[in-house]
Amino acid sequence: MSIDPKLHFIPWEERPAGCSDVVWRYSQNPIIPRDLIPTSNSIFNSAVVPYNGEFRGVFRADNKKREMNLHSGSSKDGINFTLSPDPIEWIHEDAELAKYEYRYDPRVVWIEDRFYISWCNGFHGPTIGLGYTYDFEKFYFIENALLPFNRNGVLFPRRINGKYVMFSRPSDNGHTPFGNIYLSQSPDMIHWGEHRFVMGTKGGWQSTKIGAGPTPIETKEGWLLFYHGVITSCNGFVYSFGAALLDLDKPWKVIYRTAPYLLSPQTTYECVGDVPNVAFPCAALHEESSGKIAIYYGGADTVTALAFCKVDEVIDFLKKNSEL
Ligand code: BMA
Repeated sequence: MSIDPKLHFIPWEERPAGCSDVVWRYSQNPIIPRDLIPTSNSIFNSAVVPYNGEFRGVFRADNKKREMNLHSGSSKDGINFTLSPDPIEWIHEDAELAKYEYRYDPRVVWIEDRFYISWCNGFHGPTIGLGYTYDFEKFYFIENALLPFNRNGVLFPRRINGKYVMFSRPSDNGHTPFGNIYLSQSPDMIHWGEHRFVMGTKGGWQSTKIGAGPTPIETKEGWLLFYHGVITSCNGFVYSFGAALLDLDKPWKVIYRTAPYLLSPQTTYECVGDVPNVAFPCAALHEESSGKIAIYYGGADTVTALAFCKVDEVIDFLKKNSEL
């Protein structure tokens, strides 16, 4: 079967009556419980894409040994998922490179002729692993894109000025207490350079560290990026998310950026779990004809949840609430 990566429909629920938030939650959250497969301790921070009129994805599933790994999954409606019980086995000629240390926080994007996957890959510390698949059955490992320590590698959905572009967030080897968003460019998905600074921490919810979330969405006014931001409270890190609009040709130039967050951990499944107070987006589906967006995010490092918004309302909010 040839691949059709177009979105045929979007999982969707209207904004609840009386709600004025720009981003609202799905009423049946969480969509993926922590124990969807028998071996899983938690399933969260995962990526979903359209595929042949259905949905496929790469899911972070930590097992009951608390090893972090990636599983392939599928859904007819983008809400009810089936996950492969075994982790993805990466095909690579160099066994040393494909060796498992840990794998987490995947993003998936269609570029040109295949789905690319980026994730945080254990390689003498965390760095950005890159791979691809055509069918979500066979997965090919490309390379570690950058040196350790780095996380939150997120590819753009097309080349810009002839080059592949990827966000990342240089870090340390632990629960990094700092972090800004950079981007790097590549002619071939292997050699990455021409690094640019995109944006750094700001006050409040985004004061400790920030990192790119889902694949950026191309709009007439710029690239719409949802990103997570962290504040350090008396009780530890709190992960919320906001949005930024970036220049189409020079995506390291920030046009607008939300001063208030769009969604912060407030429901039980965001506030209670293995890591309390985390809302961590890794995927966003965008229906161009209607402007609808469905955001997949991890709740409390335990479950996967869904939220909705509309592209014009997010951009309007950005214009009215931006602080650079
Ligand atoms: C980050 C990553 C995410 C996680 C978050 C909160 O450093 O490890 O996977 O959701 O911390 O624990």
